[in-house]
Amino acid sequence: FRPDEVTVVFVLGGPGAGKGTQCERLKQDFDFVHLSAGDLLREEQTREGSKYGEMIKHYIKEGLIVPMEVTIALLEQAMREAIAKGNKRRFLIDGFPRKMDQALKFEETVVASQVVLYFECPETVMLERLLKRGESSGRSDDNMESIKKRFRVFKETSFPVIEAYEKQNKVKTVSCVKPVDEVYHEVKLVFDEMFK
Ligand code: UP5
Ligand code: MG
Repeated sequence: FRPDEVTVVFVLGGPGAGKGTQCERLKQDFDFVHLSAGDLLREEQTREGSKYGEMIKHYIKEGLIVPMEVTIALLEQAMREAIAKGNKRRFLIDGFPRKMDQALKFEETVVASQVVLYFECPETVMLERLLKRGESSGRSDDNMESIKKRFRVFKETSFPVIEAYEKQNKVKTVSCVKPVDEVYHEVKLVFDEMFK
């Protein structure tokens, strides 16, 4: 993709911070397609005939990061489909990249991101949200054991991606602790400035 034709915003933050929730709001007010890397992986996991199903299932349950070739291919395909279908060219990429090599690879082979939206949230708050969601989500990783692993991978592997983008002055940080509407108010201010 040519950077002058496609806009990509990486939406990052710890497990349960509220990335998906805020992206759903953003896409209603701004002309963006929301692509959650985790949702795409979960879809691929259950797709009949997928050769990655079992592998993805294991990685998600263990809170591990799926090899990037799989995730990047799913993201790129979803972007192509969105462009072909509705001529949409702005993307919120939610929950990706989770590792520095993924960031570099995506920016080199797909397109560079314009800005990184980082949802800051303390672990205690995220834990409470995930356990509550786990009562009904059916997600294999919304249990105490998996959540602890997800937190560890976020701290050790994914947070350094945000720090690296911070050095490039590409990060907009929004606290995700308050109620959804209040968080969204902050997020909207950031987007109004950049994309309206
Ligand atoms: N909620 C949200 N905002 C709230 C607020 N302000 N106040 C009160 N409640 C709020 O929200 C989580 C819960 O909190 C919901 O119940 C919501 O109502 C409530 P949500 O918007 O779903 O948060 P989100 O940040 O999207 O949480 P999610 O669990 O999706 O984050 P993860 O990053 O853990 O999950 P993801 O789906 O991105 O990845 C899952 C796994 O897939 C990873 O662990 C990994 O194994 C794999 N993966 C890869 O390998 N590579 C990738 O690139 C991506 C994923
Ligand atoms: Mg999510």
